[in-house]
Amino acid sequence: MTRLGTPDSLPGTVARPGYDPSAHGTGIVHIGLGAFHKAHQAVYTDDALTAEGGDWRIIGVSLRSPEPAEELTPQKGLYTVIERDVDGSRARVIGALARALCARTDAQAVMAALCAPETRIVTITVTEKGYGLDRATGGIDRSHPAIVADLATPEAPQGLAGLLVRALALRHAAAVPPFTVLSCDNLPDNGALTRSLLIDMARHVAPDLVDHIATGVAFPGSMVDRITPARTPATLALAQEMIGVEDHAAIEAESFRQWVIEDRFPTGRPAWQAGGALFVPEVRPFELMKLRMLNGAHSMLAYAGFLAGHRYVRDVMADPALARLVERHLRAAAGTLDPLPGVDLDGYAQALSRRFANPHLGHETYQIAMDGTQKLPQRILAPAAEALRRGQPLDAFAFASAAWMRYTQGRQDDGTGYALRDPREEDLRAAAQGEDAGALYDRLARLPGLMPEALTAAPDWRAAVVSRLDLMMRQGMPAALIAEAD
Ligand code: CS2
Repeated sequence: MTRLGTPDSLPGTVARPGYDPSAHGTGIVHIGLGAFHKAHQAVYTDDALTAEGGDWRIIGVSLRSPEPAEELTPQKGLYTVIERDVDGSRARVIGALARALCARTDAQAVMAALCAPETRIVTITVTEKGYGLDRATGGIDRSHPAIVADLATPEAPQGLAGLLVRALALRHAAAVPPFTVLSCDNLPDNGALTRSLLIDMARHVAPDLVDHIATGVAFPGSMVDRITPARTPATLALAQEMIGVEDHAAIEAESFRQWVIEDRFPTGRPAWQAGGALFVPEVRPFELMKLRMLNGAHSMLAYAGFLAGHRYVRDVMADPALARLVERHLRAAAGTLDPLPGVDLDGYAQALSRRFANPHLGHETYQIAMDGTQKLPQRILAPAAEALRRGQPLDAFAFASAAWMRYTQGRQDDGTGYALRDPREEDLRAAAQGEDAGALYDRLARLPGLMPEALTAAPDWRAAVVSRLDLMMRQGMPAALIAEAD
């Protein structure tokens, strides 16, 4: 069968780039070439190219896996995004990706792309754990494998911080203006965090560069949103059915998407507003809203839902007790936010419940449950501390935390085991011994960098989590859900 990327490979009915991809040069290097990037920044860039043109196509880089490049290169970077919603599925072919590389196997080409004068922006989606950030200090985490490797051989970097510092150093030495660094991960203050990560990395490997990074490089923050389940063989089969040719790089996502960005791009940017991106002076309130409401409710429903036997988020939303708990969580999270002019938090919460219930997305609770130690601080524990400060009920956050703690035991109520899939898996396994809820709480609460002191010092918080964890451990998640939702 014909494959996407060969001439005339598309039937006229399929939405395709509204521009000639080969007529546009590259301007962006994206690090973290996964489904989310393909469903989000690349789509906005595709819209920008259609609307205003420009040399803004993307060189996509995966840090470790050669697969994205293997899938995309034979297709000339083309791939299908299938949007799936209650009102049906639509296929759209994206032309914004010019090349796909892997930092491990194409190291020289990646460094050349990062150093090229035409590269004016580096966008990033490497997930929370990919930064190698020590959350307690805001600097590098010296136990992170990529940081360890890049400290040892900074001239041959493999990780995010090492690559960007090296590229900025080479550009500076060659008098090429620095690129703008745009983090698109679900971290609070993602621009400022990336900045402090790179400054600290430079302190270790290129001290002369610290000033340049601190004063000469822009790190706008951004809030990104689009629910994008991991791709399955069914995704590829559906793509083939919809576009009539083979596509090894197709992905699926909801139709909703949102991008709020601080407009600080000294060397220019694509017309992302053409795709609906919102440019604001300060992104933090939007980030907090999304992290605490969408991602916080997601994490809660992932742990509780997974342990209650629900494979997909849509199944969780069909469980009346859990659906009520999702609503309660969204309300509690909204209560920790300052009002955001022009944003109706009730409407946002209702829209989130509808998005979670999307019957056509197979978004696995187990996928969202991954990397809990990297997600809980900003999603659940920071808003819990804020609720405590404001004298608001802690129940929703205590329930979510208890569900995560129960999850760290690594086995279902019937004893079936599962992999925790967390970079701190060893710490978690060491903590999750025994059957005493209070002792389990204490060991997890003591993990460095996880629970803010405002919470560890609050006896009410401990009691609220431990009583729920105890019920989950003794009676199982379904019983705990019913008790909680009553
Ligand atoms: C999810 C997010 O897997 C997760 O942790 O909460 O990936 C979520 O789907 C996105 O942030 C939505 O924009």
